[in-house]
Amino acid sequence: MDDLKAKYLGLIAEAANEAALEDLRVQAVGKKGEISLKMRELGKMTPEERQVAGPALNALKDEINSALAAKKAALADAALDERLRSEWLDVTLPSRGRRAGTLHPISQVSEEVTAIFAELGFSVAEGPRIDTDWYNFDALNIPSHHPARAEMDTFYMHRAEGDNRPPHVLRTHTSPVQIRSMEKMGAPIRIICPGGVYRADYDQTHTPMFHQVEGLAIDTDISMANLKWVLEEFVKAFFEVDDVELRFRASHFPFTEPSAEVDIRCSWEDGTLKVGEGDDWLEILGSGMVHPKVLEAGGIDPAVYQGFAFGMGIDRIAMLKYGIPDLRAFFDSDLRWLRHYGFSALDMPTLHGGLSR
Ligand code: 2NM
Repeated sequence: MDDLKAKYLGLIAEAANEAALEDLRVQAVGKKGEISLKMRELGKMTPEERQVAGPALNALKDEINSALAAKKAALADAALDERLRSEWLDVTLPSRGRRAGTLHPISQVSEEVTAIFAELGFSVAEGPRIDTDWYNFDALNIPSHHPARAEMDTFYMHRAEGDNRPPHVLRTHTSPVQIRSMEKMGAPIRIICPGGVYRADYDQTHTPMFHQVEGLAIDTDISMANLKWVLEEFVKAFFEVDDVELRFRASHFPFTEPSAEVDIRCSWEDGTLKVGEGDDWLEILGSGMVHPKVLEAGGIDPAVYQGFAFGMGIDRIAMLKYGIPDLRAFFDSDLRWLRHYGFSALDMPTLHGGLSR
C-alpha cells in the first residue's frame, strides 16, 4: 500500500493537465482501478486481515481522491492564470483613431441638387417606392398597352390569387410622387422629387435600382422659357461654372408636350469633363411642358394652369461631376471605394459655401 500511495501521489503531482489527471483517476480508483481491485480482494481475507486492510485501503482511496481534487483545482488555477496573462488587455489605452464615415456620392449629389433648387424656390417632395400602376403609368398618360410600359422593364409586385387590390409596381421614375403632390398641394406648385427608382435592366451603364431627380413647376404663366432659365441656373451651379450653353432637342415623352432632351456644351480632355466649353454635347436630362392629361390626373385644371417638368439621373450626373468611371461600383459597398469617393458628412453643400469644395 505504501508503494501504491507513493506511486499515485507522485504521478498526480506531475500530471500536466486535466486529461492526464482523469487518466490517473481511472487507473487508481476507477471501477477497475488498481486500488478498487485491491478492495475486491478484501473478501478473500480472514476477518482479522480485513480489519486492518479495509480501513487502510479506504484511507488510501480517500487520500488519492483528495490529491486528485487538489491537483485539479491547482491545474484550473494555473489555466486561469495563463488566460489572464495571455488575454490581458489594457482598457485604459486610448482607442485607435476611428475614421469617420463618409457620405456616398449619391447622397452628396442629392444634397447639392436639393440646395440648388431650394435657392430657386423648389421644395422637396417624397413618396412611396412601391406604388400602384395608376400613379406610375396611367396618371402619366401611359395607358395599359402603351409601348412605354414595356420599354420601362417594370418590376411588378407579386399578387396572391384573389387579391383584388390594384397592381403595384416598383416605381420606374419619381413622377408618381409628382402626381401625388399635385393631388395634395394643388397649384401653383414648385417641387423636386429625388429618390431611388427601379427598372429590370443590368449592364455596364444600368443598375436595377438607380436614382433620379424630377422637377415640376406649375402656375398660370409658365413657359419653356422658364424651364430653360431654371435649367441653365441649375447646370451652372451644379457644375460650378460661370457660363453654360444648353441645347434643346425635340423629343417625345408621354407625360410632356412639347418634350425636349437637353444637352450641355462640353469638352473631354484626357477623360476629364469640362462643362461650358468645347465642341461636344452631353445629354443630361429630359424635359417638357406637362401634358394636360397629366395635370388633370393630378387634379389640376389644364385650362387655368400649365407647367414644366424635367427628369435626370442622379447617379449619372454624380459620375460626370466627380469623374467616377463605373456605375456598378456605386452599389458594391466597397469600403475602399467609399473612402475614395465619399464626402465629409459635416460639409453640407450650400450655394454660398461652395457646393463640393
Ligand atoms: C422626364 C422628362 C420629362 C416628368 C414629368 C413629370 C410629371 F409628373 F410632372 F408629369 N415629372 N417628371 C418628366 C418630364 C420627366 O424624365 C426624363
